[in-house]
Amino acid sequence: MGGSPSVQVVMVGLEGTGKTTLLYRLKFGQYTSSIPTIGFNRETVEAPAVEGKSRGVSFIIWDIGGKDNMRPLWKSYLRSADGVLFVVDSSDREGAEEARMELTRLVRTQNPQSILPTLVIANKQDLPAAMSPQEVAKAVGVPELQAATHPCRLMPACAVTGEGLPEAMEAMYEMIHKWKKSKGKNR
Ligand code: G3D
Ligand code: MG
Repeated sequence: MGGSPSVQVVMVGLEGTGKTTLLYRLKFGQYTSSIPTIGFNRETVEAPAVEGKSRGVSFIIWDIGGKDNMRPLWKSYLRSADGVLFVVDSSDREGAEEARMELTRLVRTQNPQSILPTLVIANKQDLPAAMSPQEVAKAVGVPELQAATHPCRLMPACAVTGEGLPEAMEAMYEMIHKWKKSKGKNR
């Protein structure tokens, strides 16, 4: 691996928000149609270059099915993870409340000693009905999590075209890096 950094992230969110599309967009650099995820997918992907620059970070991404019966399992995947990607369908206004509940639950169930930085991806920004990133942040409760000092940010993206994904993955990496550093200091 040549000593390049590698981080492990768990990707969750309601069903149909675009997690698997995002995973294979990152993996293959193109749109790949997928079937609904039963169980999980796991892929190692190189972080895409931001403004032509690549840090050479590799991500191990666990894409966990979002059906209700899979949700209790989300927590067990967090144990070995460095960060969480929480994917939201920006065009699904009705689903936003459920997403807010799941995101809050996901953060609350974490042990305070092992809290993970969370990046919310406001996906499907290409759809005309999409909420703005600010609206998505508010709808899923990002300001409340930040107020509770949980490391949480939101980035807009379109998993179909890949727009926003390099910046989102860079943000995830930065959050993980910063979080690890701050934890090291407090030890
Ligand atoms: P999931 O893994 O979170 O359950 P999928 O979601 O990746 O299976 O995607 C569900 C549907 O959303 C797919 O459409 C997929 O093409 C679509 N999708 C994913 N990301 C985007 C996006 O950024 N923009 C738009 N417009 N659609 C997106 P189908 O039709 O195959 O169900
Ligand atoms: Mg899927």
